[in-house]
Amino acid sequence: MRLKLYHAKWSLCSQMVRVAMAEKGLSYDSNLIKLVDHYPKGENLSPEYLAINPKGVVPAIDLDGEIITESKDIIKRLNSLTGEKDIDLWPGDVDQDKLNSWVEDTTLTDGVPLGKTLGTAIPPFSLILINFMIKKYLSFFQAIKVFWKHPLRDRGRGFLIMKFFNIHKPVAASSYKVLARSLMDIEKNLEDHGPYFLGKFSHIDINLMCCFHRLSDVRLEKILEIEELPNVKKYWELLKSRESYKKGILDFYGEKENGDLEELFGHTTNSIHLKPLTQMIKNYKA
Ligand SMILES: N[C@@H](CCC(=O)N[C@@H](CS)C(=O)NCC(=O)O)C(=O)O
Repeated sequence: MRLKLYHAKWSLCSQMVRVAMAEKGLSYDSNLIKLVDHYPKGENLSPEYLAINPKGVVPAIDLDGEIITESKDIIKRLNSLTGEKDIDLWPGDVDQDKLNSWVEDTTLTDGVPLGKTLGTAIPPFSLILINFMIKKYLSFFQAIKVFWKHPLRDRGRGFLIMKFFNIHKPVAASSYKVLARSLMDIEKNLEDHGPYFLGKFSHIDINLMCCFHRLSDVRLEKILEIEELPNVKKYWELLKSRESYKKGILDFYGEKENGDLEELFGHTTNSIHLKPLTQMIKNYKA
């Protein structure tokens, strides 16, 4: 079977699918899509791409004509295929309800308001990046066009607002509680089961790897290393040591991605959110 993946270098959901591909040892034909929020000539709202995914978002996969969208469903389908590596991303002998609910909660699920779950609480922290790229790459007319054309109305509206305003600070602050609580839940889970979230490596570790990596992109990696979360720290090291971390995430950082990060953060070592988040975790622990 031929796998044709439509994805973007810097998309959290695409990273999840690529990591799953690498974990399974599956090869694929790569179709990199330039997203409208960071390329003046974005491709995800083109008629050709909308014919593949009418929602105009990545990732999407074509398996000999069977099109699947939604990262969570793609990974589940990939897990049913045989790759070069013998790994089950949905092991039957781990807590199924927990696996299901955590995968659900760490996916960027459409319709779930930002900041409600861990999956939707991470994007608010990376809004600083999206805000920056929209201002840098989209002209006023392009922003209006995206607003009119984006099948996900909230998305189009959000991008247009970001062309004119910086919305990342208040939005991220409203997600502190969810992020802090989730990190503490992960810590507890690792303490009870370790070394992976449910003991052995599974779909949830892929999602957490990508969520944690996004935190490191926006200079929040230190929150994964505080003394209150010793198991999270070890876990993050373990996730980074997997080959799939390099193959699915790091290998897709090119000149543009590194250049944008450098331009935005320069010599900033830590995000402004690090202190309040750390304090919140300390207070919860006390
Ligand atoms: N629920 C979808 C979310 C897909 C999604 O929002 N993709 C983002 C990148 S992570 C995207 O394509 N953004 C571009 C846009 O909205 O224009 C999934 O999990 O696959």
